[in-house]
Amino acid sequence: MTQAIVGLGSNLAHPRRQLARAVRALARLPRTRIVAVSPNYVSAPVGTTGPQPDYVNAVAIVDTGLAPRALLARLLAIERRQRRRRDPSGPPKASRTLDLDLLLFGRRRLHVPGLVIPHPRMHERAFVLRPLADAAPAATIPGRGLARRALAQVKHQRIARTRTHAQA
Ligand code: PH2
Ligand code: MG
Ligand code: MG
Repeated sequence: MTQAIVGLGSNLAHPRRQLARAVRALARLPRTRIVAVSPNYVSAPVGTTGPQPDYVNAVAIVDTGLAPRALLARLLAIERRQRRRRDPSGPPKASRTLDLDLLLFGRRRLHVPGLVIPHPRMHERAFVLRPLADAAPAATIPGRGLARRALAQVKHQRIARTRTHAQA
C-alpha cells in the first residue's frame, strides 16, 4: 500500500457538494482506503485567463494498492461521472465541476505522459498546501521538503476555510 494525496477542486454546480460526492467515490475505489480528508477552503482562481467563480478545494489522503497511472485513470473517471467537461479548443484552466489531481504518491517521483508527480505547481499554491498541512502536517514534497514550509512562502495568497457539505 502507498499513501497518495489527491487534490480536489470545483468552481461550478455546487462546489462543496461536488467535493463531498467525489470523496464518497474515492472511498469506493478498489484496493483504496481514505485515511483523512481536509476541511474545505475557498479561494480566488489562480492562473486562469478570464474571470471565474471562486474555487472550493480540499485534499484527501488515501492508502492505495493501485499503481499511479491506474489511480489517475480512476480519478479521471470520477471527474467524468461528475460531468467535468474537457474542451480541447477551450482554455486549459476553464471552470470545472470537479478536478481531481494526483499530487503525491508516497515518496515517488514520476514523469510519464499525462502524469507528473509531485504535481509540478503544488508547492506554490496555498489552495493545495493549506488543506494538505491540515490533513497531513508531516507531508513532504519529494525534492522540495516539508509542505508546511512551502505554505509559509505563499502566505500572501488569500484562502478561507469554508463549510463541508453534510454527507448524505
Ligand atoms: N485549479 C486550477 C487553476 N486555478 N485556482 C484555485 N483557487 N483552485 C483551483 O483548484 C485551481 C485554481 C487548475 O487546476
Ligand atoms: Mg486536474
Ligand atoms: Mg488542478
